[in-house]
Amino acid sequence: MSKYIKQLTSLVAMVLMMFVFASETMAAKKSKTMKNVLKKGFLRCGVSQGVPGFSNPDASGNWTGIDVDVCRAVAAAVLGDANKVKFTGLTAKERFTALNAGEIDMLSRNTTWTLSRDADLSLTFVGVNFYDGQGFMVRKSSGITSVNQFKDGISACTNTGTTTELNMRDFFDSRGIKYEPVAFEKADEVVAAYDAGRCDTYTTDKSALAAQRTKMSNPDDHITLPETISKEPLGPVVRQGDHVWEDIVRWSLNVMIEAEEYGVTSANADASKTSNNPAIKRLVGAEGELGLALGLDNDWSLRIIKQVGNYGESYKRNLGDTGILPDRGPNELWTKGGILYVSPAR
Ligand SMILES: N[C@@H](CCC(=O)N[C@@H](CS)C(=O)NCC(=O)O)C(=O)O
Repeated sequence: MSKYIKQLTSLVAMVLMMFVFASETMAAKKSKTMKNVLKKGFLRCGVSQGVPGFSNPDASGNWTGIDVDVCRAVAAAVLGDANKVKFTGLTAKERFTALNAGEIDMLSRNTTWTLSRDADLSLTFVGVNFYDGQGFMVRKSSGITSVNQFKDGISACTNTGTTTELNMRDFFDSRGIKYEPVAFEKADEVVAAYDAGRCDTYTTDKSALAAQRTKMSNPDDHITLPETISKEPLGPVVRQGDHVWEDIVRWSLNVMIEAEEYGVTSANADASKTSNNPAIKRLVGAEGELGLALGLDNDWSLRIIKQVGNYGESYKRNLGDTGILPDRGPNELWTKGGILYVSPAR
């Protein structure tokens, strides 16, 4: 009798496993975006038109930056090759329209996660790859060292279609300061206008101030004021409704961050497959079937870490070694006093 119960139990277990397997592979089939990406053979990623350290093309059109690396991670996971990405430079104003129109498969472009953007029926934010805040840059010669010295009549250069414009309005209005906004759609126009002295201050995310400063004629003539007037959690965005794709992008980013947490790098990823730590083994696909759960193979995360590196490697390459933002500030791991904390890959 007990023999029959045993046989029945293993039969039920087998059917259950087949069901789980079938529903998971169906998950991949259900992703319209993934199907399109596989069919085309490359990922279309919307990025900025050029913010050094985040997403910036060189003279030969090779894109680098921490936002670019998130796209590369997704390409490594889905297509097996971090280089299979077509980048489209978008202004702040164009970015969501391009995503909605299906011109790009994902957006990874210093975009702030806000309630109204997230609640928009067509957008879904998948995580944060840089915690930022808005600041002000002024010419050293102005003698201004704090926003508390701002006076009526101050002119401020910024980008249209951004949270920056809105925060700037809140900031000056709440302090009762009459100000003159000087706004442009293209970031280079903003930088050129401020550089040419058309406004007293240049305001945007502090990361972008640090990045754009490198484009000015005399970077040392300018300072970023110490105050931070807003929260700007920046992260990748996908079209709403494709849950499998949303998970793939979210977990590609999470893998980069968790790999740093566990000390898994592009150099030791292969060797980590035989680690004694089960969490590390899962992270590199040597244990468990996390890839399958996303409709991918089990080497998806290993490829991300080997081809793109962990978050810390990406940060160092793009923002540390370049001198743009060597101090990680809040973008340090939670285990090291920062706020980078992702859900576990298990
Ligand atoms: N994080 C803010 C601001 C994003 C933004 O577009 N900032 C400008 C300031 S430099 C920029 O990155 N422009 C780059 C471009 O237009 O290519 C948002 O999501 O609205």
